[in-house]
Amino acid sequence: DTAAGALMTSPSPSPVSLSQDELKKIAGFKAVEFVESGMVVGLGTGSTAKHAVDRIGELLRQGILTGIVGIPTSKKTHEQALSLNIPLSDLETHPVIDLAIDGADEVDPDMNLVKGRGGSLLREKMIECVSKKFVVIVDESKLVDYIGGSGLAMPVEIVPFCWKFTAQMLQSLFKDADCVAKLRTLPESKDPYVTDNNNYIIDLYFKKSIGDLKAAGDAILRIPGVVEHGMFLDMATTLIVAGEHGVTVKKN
Ligand code: ABF
Repeated sequence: DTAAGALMTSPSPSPVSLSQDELKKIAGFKAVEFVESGMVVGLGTGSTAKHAVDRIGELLRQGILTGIVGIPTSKKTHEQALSLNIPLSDLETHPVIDLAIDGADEVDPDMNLVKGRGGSLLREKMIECVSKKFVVIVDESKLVDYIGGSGLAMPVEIVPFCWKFTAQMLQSLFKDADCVAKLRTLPESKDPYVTDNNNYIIDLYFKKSIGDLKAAGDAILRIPGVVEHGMFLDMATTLIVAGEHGVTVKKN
C-alpha cells in the first residue's frame, strides 16, 4: 500500500500520443488491480468506468477473479454488467461495499469531486458512500484547481414537480457566485433529461468560486425539491489519473 497522500507514477507505455479514450482505459484497467476475488464491487458509470467494468468481466471470464458481486450505479451499467455475466446484487442485499470504481467530471487537489454530468449521480452517491474503498478513475483533463474550475456544470438532481421553482431557489442560493441554473434537456427534442430515478437534473454554472463546499452542499440539500447534488466531498480513497506521462495513483 502507498503511504497516505503519496504518489506512484508508472511511465507511459508508449511514446506516441494516446487518445483520451486510451487514457481512460489505462485508468480503468489500473483500478481493477485493486479488485480481489470475493469482493462486493460498486460498478461505476460513464466512458471511463465502462473500461473498468469490461475488465472485471474479462477477468471473471478468464477465472482470474472469482466470487465477485457487482452493484451497478445506473441502468446502463446494469445492462453492461449483465452482458458480461458479472453476478449482480443491490444495496439492500449488500449494504456494505468493499470497493467502488467510478469516473468523475472534476477532481480538486483534495480529491473532492464533481460527478453527474453523465446523469447518474444519485445512485453513484448512494453506492459510493457505503464503499470501504472508492477508487476514482480519470484522465488528466478532469483535474481542476477548485470545484467549478472547469467552467462546466455542477449537476443537482431534483424532483420534476415545480422544477422551475427549485431551479430558481438554487440560482438564488449561489447569486454571489453569479450562478446560472439550467434544466438539462435532451439535445434532439429539448425535452427534459430524465434520470434513472425519474427525476430531472439542474446544471449549475458558476462564474466565481462557491467557497466552502460542505456548506454549499448542505445548503443545496435544504432546498425542498432537491434530491442530491453532484459534489462528492471527502469520499474518494484512491485517485487514478492517466496522462500522457503515465499513470498516477494517489491515496487519501
Ligand atoms: C460518471 O461518469 C459520472 O459521475 C460522471 O459524470 C461521468 C464521467 O464520465 P466519463 O468517464 O465518461 O468522462 O462517473
